Amino acid sequence: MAATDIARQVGEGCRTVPLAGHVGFDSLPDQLVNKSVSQGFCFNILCVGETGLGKSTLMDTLFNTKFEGEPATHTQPGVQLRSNTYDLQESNVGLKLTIVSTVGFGDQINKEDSYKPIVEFIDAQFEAYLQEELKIRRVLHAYHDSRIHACLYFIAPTGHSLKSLDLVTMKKLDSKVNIIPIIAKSDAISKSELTKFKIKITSELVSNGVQIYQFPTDDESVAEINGTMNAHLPFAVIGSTEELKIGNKMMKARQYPWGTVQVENEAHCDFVKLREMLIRVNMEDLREQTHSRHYELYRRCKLEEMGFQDTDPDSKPFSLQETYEAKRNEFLGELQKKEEEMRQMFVQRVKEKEAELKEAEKELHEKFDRLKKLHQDEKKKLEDKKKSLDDEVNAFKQRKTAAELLQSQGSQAGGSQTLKRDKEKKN
Ligand SMILES: Nc1nc2c(ncn2[C@@H]2O[C@H](COP(=O)(O)OP(=O)(O)OP(=O)(O)O)[C@@H](O)[C@H]2O)c(=O)[nH]1
Ligand SMILES: [Mg+2]
Repeated sequence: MAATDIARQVGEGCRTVPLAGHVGFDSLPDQLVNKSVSQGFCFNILCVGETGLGKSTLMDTLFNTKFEGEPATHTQPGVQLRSNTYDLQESNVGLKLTIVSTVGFGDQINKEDSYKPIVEFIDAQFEAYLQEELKIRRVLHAYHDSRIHACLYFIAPTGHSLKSLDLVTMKKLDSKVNIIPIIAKSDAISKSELTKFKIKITSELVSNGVQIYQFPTDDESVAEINGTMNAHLPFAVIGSTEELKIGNKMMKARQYPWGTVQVENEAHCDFVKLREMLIRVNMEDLREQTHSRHYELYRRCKLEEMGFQDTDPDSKPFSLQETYEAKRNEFLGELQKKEEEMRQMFVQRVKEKEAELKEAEKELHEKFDRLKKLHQDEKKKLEDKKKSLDDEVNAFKQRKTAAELLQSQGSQAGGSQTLKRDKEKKN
């Protein structure tokens, strides 16, 4: 190869050289596509919105199918998340779709904690992925990634402004998930009101510092469409799985006494824009953002919380071994401290219990002495009484004997007088 063949140098030690013929690595993108297609894709959508706002209907409409799911009652004591996963197939592309829906959202009188189960759910999916990553034997290629890629936030078509529940929830979620706000059941709102409503929502989101997902404009091929669509947010959508004959075509629509609203008619609503942006143009970016932004943030905070750092205070790379040793020593120190505390607490408790028992024993002794004395007094009283009764009995007996003696003497004297009288009568 001649020196002139070296076209230019890219960076240090890296040169661009022309090839003399076809080598074949231009098939690398195809190899990637084939591999991805054979592995299949996964996409997870979280639908946050009040009960009955049309979440399930919109999902059915978006994916042109009927997913299972019972409507929620308005009597839930708290917010729960219901997750369902489906295997979908379009051409030769397989998609594992998970739809998570908030059950009971907005139904409680006190809505202060309504966002918590949602945040916990999102974090739990990040945590599961992190745990898989930290395993010694990782199987990430076969792992079912349940991290939420897109959060469709359903705004009620009030025409006024966002509810505080919406603002609080979106604020809590915006660093964890890609939020795409949508105005649900937008057939309930007039055209002029809708324009004002969208402006109002956007200004409220901005003034409250809520970061919603922006369709990316750095890729030239989609920059224009994404830029235009960013200006249309929040999308005003209508959902329906009912097919009606309009002209000579069957279309998804909702029929009312005064007319028909067509779901896929861009003059009627933004459903097509949403489908285009969510599924056809930016699905991969949503997955990518979830991994590189939201999950990365969760991972960083979690690892920092666990004591891991990239550099030590002297800006030297931090060794994993050292961090582990330091954490282990810290943990052992804490464990020893806790053990000592527990031991002292135990000794203290034993002493307290002993003192309590001694006190109880003393009280029992006192009670026993009191009872013993009482018993002795009682016994003495009874003995005195017995003695006096015995005396009485003796006196009575003496009196009785004397009386009997008197009686017998009396009867003898009476007998001799009778004999004397009988003799006198005979004479
Ligand atoms: N007017 C109007 N009604 C709709 C729209 N989408 C759904 N509905 C109706 O709203 C009702 C509730 O719809 P669902 O899709 O079950 O709502 P959901 O948010 O999934 O309800 P839960 O799961 O119970 O919270 C149904 O009667 C739907 O036909 C819409 O865009 N406009
Ligand atoms: Mg539902």
